Amino acid sequence: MNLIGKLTVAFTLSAALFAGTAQAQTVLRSSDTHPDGYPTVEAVKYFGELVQERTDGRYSVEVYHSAQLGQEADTIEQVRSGVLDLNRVSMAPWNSLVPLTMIPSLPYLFTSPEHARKVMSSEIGDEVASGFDQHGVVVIAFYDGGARSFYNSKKPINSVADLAGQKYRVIQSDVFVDMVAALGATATPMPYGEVYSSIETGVIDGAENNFPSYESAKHFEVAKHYSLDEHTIVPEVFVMSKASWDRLSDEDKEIFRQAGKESMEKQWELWDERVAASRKIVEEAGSQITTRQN
Ligand code: GTR
Repeated sequence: MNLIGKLTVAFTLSAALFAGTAQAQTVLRSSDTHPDGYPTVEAVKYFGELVQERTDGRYSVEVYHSAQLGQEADTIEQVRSGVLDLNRVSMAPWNSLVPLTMIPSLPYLFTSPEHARKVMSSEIGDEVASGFDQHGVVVIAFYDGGARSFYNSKKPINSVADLAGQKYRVIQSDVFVDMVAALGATATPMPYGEVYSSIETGVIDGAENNFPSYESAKHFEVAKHYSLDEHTIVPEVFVMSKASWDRLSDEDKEIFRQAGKESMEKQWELWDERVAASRKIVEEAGSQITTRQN
């Protein structure tokens, strides 16, 4: 190869290397307890697509669904310490750390999921979000967590009196423990991933959750009495580790914020569809749904 040829090869190689550096992609890892296809998982994937497109591929998001990175309490620690970049969890496991989150977790506070959406996407939501700042994370979006209701393996619940003496799994939050105790049942806080086997083996009588969780975690297979009491509507929260956030330029922060907002709207759409689909699945599988009119 003559000198010109050698120079051309060298130039092409360094151009390729330079291009490689310029396009270096940071893959942000995100956790979710729910399986692939669940509205929160899909909303975070959508967020990732927007971010990737708008940062010209400099950032992308990989969602580790189905609790691959651990149960919620553990992933909260991971994202706070910066080991994990992003995390989508319920607001309830934050209750002891971020006292402001106790308010939207209270029973019968929101009158409908639409009410919760309106409040959480207003300045009130911004105020709740600010409560996370000193705990190592930045709130990217609040998602709809739907209305939670009690279900069990033993009998239909038609009134508060029917809960007496029963044992229910709750999220690891004092708000939930106190609520269940006030209703006359016993609360057993435990990770979501242990609920199915605990109902199956009779360690607990039941749990409480929205239709999509009751269906996707297959709890309906072991607890067919679902009482549509809709006692609480706890928002979901999608956070970013402060360590990862601080590495973003101001312009990228704005891209992330905007993508968070759009992913929230996407989640609302997906949520409505999934609530209806999940209800249909559990009803067809034989779940007995007690409505408030009964
Ligand atoms: C679901 C929520 C999860 C998890 C779960 C639970 O509704 O989406 O993030 O908190 O409830 O009860 O543990």
